[in-house]
Amino acid sequence: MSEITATYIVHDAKHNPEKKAEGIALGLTVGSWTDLPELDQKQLKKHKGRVVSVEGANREGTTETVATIKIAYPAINFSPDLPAILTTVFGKLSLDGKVKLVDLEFGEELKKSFPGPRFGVEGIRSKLGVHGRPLLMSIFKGIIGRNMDFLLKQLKEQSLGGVDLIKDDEILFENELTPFEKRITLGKRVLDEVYETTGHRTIYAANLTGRTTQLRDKARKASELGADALLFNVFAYGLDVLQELREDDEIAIPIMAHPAVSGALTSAQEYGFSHSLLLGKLVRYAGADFSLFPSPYGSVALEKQQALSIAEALTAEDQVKKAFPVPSAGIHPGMVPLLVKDFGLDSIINAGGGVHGHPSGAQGGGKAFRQAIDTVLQGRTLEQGALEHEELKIAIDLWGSAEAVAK
Ligand code: 1AE
Repeated sequence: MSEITATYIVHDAKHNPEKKAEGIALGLTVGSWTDLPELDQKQLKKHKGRVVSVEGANREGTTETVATIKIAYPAINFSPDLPAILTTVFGKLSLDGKVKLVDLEFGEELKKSFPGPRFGVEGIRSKLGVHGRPLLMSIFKGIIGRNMDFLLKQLKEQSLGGVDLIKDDEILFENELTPFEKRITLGKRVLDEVYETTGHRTIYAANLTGRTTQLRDKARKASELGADALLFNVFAYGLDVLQELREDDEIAIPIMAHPAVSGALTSAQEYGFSHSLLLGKLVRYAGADFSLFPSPYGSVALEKQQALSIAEALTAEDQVKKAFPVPSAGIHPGMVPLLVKDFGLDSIINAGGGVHGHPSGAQGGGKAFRQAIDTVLQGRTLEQGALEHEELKIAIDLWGSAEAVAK
């Protein structure tokens, strides 16, 4: 029988995590908070959650017992979609005290209901023709209130700087000055010109926004207009909306999942989802080709172990393709050695301020990052690279550098 197995960390003030686990296994399936006289044995056997393990610690002299609990839920209880699964494994339970959902293990049969990325790491690399190095992405900044001319100039500068991908800022919504469809058609023209003159190809991800009912048509139109990729604020909409977009063959372009709003679901140590589950496994299963998350080093930082666990969940061997880890937020060229060391070649270095804040402009910012990546891959320090590369030197003088050298 197919199952989904949930791992929780619970804090139990009654010091009886075994009883708590049994209560969850029954309460989230066939039972309730009190005994149900009509519950029969056949129903219990087929539908009741199964406590797989309870590993507790610190029982003596503490106010709470902290335990890791695993419960398997029969797949027969729910339809094979994330709304049903999440409601089963963490519905009312998410409101019931200190419980963190750490992981979900999908049975092999159940996994088949989830598409994973359409392109994944290899598909994106083939589109760009770039292999053997981390990709570089930049983000439009200061665009709100600006017109198309400004946006196109920024687009061109970033591409000329050698970035592989450019994404809209997640806070750029539908607006009269830079409407979605114009960003796609005019942006494409600019990036094609750069490609024809320099041979450098850049993918542009336009922010797919608006009411949920409009998203499918808007995304299909974007694809028809030749959009390279879409940025999507998945946690403002829901994972199932991402999956709907991914599965639509009339959309069929890469999707970048932005982490906006996810901190409300992941950041508390004792509540919510683990980072690796939400921003890693579930985003990947639902179909994103890229998952953005704060790196351990920038302006909005995650603990290193958490950031690494997201990347691991996005790239571990599985039934679905690998998605690109995109550690982000407050990144500048001086952080490239640490990022490459931590996240490896199959990752994306992503910067907004670190590109646009470069004293030589976005083109200089892009070049500085590319020079930093090349330097690190040659096994040299950024200080050594800065002796040869003007843009890198300027960036390091301004923002400093980290010392790690990638192996
Ligand atoms: C975690 C997402 C980062 C992001 O989307 C963004 O806009 C970052 O901007 P900078 O690099 O911090 O300026």
